[in-house]
Amino acid sequence: TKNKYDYDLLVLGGGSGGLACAKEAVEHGARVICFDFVKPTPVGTKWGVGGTCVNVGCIPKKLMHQASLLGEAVHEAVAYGWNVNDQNIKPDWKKLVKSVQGHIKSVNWVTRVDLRDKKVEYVNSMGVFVNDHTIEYKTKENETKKVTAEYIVVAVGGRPRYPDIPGATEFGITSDDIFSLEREPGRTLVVGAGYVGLECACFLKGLGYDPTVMVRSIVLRGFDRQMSELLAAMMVDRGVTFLHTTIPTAVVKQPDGRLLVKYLNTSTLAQNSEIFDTVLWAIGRKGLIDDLKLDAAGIKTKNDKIVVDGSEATNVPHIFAVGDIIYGRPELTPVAILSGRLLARRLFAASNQLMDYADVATTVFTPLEYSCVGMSEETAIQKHGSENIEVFHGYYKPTEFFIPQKSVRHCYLKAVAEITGDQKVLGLHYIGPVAGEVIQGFAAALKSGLTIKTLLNTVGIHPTTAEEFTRLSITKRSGRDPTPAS
Ligand code: FAD
Ligand code: NA7
Repeated sequence: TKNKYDYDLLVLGGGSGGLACAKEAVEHGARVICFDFVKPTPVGTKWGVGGTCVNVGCIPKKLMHQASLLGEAVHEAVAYGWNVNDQNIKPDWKKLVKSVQGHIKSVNWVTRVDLRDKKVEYVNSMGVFVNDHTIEYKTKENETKKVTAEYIVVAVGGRPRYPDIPGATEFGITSDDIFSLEREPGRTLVVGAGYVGLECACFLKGLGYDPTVMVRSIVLRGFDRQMSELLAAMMVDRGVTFLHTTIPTAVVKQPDGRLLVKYLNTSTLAQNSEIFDTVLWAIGRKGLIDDLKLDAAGIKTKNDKIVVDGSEATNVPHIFAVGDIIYGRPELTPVAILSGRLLARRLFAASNQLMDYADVATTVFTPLEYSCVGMSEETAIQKHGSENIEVFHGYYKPTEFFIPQKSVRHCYLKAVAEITGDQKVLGLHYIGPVAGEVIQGFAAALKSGLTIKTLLNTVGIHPTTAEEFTRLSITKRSGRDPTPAS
């Protein structure tokens, strides 16, 4: 049956999940074709192969985060004795965007070379289902072509949503536009308090712009409540403005080009308006199923996502989905990559290893970062009952904060554990410098069955902030003050 179809595997979407799956499949001898196509945003932003992470997600976000941390570091450097002559240090937005985009272009190029070397056929076109083994697409010359495959993997990801209010798409931008914005963002309204909204507000703040975050209900829904509130307090401390229980109602362009945003406080019902230079929607993402004609293949969806089983199979057994397009799974690049790779091994290398979506660590890249793995305190209590949970916690003072007299008020960490036996660790939470680097190793420990006993028997690396996890001695139950003496 090898040549019944044009290809063994057809991948729709050349992002984190799709590329990982396609590249792994060719390693195991499969004939693979991969489609990737990006529709421009309403203001015309478009980008190359590689998907969200490389072009408009993790990578440019991390680079802008770093740029904003460096601004802070310059000021700290003075306290450490550096002579920084120019007291009026300012970033050059255009230069920053140019550097960030330069890096992205080089990654796009490396990706294309890699696909060519690995002999994955890459088509820069939108793939659309004709039936459950056939995809149709338009060539550069606008010819319609069809291609068939034994297996199809849908890895089309998602794109930011726009609210359904006047002026939203005409005048607002999203994370798809901000990292290549040609003009300075200026005074910016960020609507939405998920991690994307908070991260964007924070790097804008660090770069000297003046962000306001509009919060409909709570910040960071889905994350540990205490940590989320602490993170928001840290942002307030650093001068980010929050508008709570507020929703936008209209965006109107002023004669001078600035944007008047009308909004409603849903608890007081007060209506108000304010002028901004930029309005950035960060109200969540929508799965890209609309153009796929999934009905032609009979694939089941839920909301705007695709429903899959534990082997990433859709209701059509030879059609799979990986990455952000899957219903009810974490929307993170390493999740998309590993599930794509494991799927290819099951299809073409006789593997039976399934993707384990449990205990995936994640980081919110705010100036003090927040990273966590495992359960939130609420989830642990809900699953095990509060009488069966012990929470170890503490504030701490990073050594490097003393000389520049940086605020340590929000440097906090906690371990959520079972109360009995060696006290199996259920969740770890940390707010502080380089949170992702701190938590990554602990995530492996947690996946290996880490207990509080082992954690406290681990000798720390001094002086680090990660060592604070090995020194957790105060339980919430004890009521003792978790602030350090010195
Ligand atoms: P994508 O990477 O979105 O790729 C899908 C590709 O398919 C796209 O290029 C799309 O245009 C294309 N496509 C769609 N439909 C079709 C079609 N019919 N035919 C052909 N091609 C099509 N994750 C992290 O782990 N860490 C982070 O720090 C992080 N930061 C983020 C910051 C931001 C601002 C955003 C928006 C996301 C961030 N993410 C982060 C999430 C991460 O980017 C996604 O989880 C990841 O990119 C998902 O990969 P994917 O393969 O599912 O989809
Ligand atoms: P999230 O995490 O879905 O967050 C969206 C935020 O936007 C959240 O604070 C929402 O508030 C808010 N929201 C949603 N709709 C609206 C409208 N219409 N008006 C105002 N505010 C709104 O999205 P992100 O973009 O941060 O992250 C995208 C995904 O990446 C996310 O699913 C993560 O898993 C990974 P709410 O709490 O619903 O009241």
